[in-house]
Amino acid sequence: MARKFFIGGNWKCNGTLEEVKKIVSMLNEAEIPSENVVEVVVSPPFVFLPLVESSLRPDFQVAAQNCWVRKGGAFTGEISAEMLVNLGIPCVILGHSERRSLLNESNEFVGDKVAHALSVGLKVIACIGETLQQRESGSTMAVVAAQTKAIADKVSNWANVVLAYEPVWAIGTGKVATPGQAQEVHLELRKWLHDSVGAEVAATTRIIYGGSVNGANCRELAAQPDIDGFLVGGASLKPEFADIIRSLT
Ligand code: G2H
Repeated sequence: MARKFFIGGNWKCNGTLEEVKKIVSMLNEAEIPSENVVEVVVSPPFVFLPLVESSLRPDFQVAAQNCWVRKGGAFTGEISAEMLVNLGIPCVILGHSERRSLLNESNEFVGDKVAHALSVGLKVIACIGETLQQRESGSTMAVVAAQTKAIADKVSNWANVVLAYEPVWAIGTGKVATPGQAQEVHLELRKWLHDSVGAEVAATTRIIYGGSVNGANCRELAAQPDIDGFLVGGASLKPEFADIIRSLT
């Protein structure tokens, strides 16, 4: 079964009300291929989710950038997966490296979060990726396999999971992985899924690339056979996001 190209826009902790309205207008006016060809999901900060969800074109979806690991309760400052569902938010990004490193989210914690979010009906963009030091020491595959295993240990149905390979050294640095570097890891990840989870999951799970994707580098990356889309940070706040959405055309 063909894997539909998936483009996520991760707005991170950016934007004022005025800027968010402008980005939504830009997206609403963008000419893009049919939703049969590409699935587009944008992820604003929590406070803007209802506004974006209600004003964004219907062929694009909205994702949160995080959620709590279990049902809500006395967890000050957290947002539960159930609340996202209640607001009609269909998707959530989990395990982003900025949260893994700045907030010490462990592989196991991310695995638990993914499992809980899926259990309440959310789709999950699960992020994995190695640091520069890990790449240089030759442990890229061991690192991303361990991160993926922590998810696989808790999840039996992968239908609503998109795996985002985001090498930490390429995030927000302008230093994009070469198409060859990205393809190599994506292919290895697919083999890992094949051997550790199953042939069908390996064949159908979208593995998207993130890390300094922009309008200039997206086409060459998109042409790689195991790159099924992108998670875009900085460039998702700019008009070039529409070019990235069109990267397959
Ligand atoms: C990686 C990516 C989006 P950027 O974090 O998740 O950000 O495109 O700015 O490197």
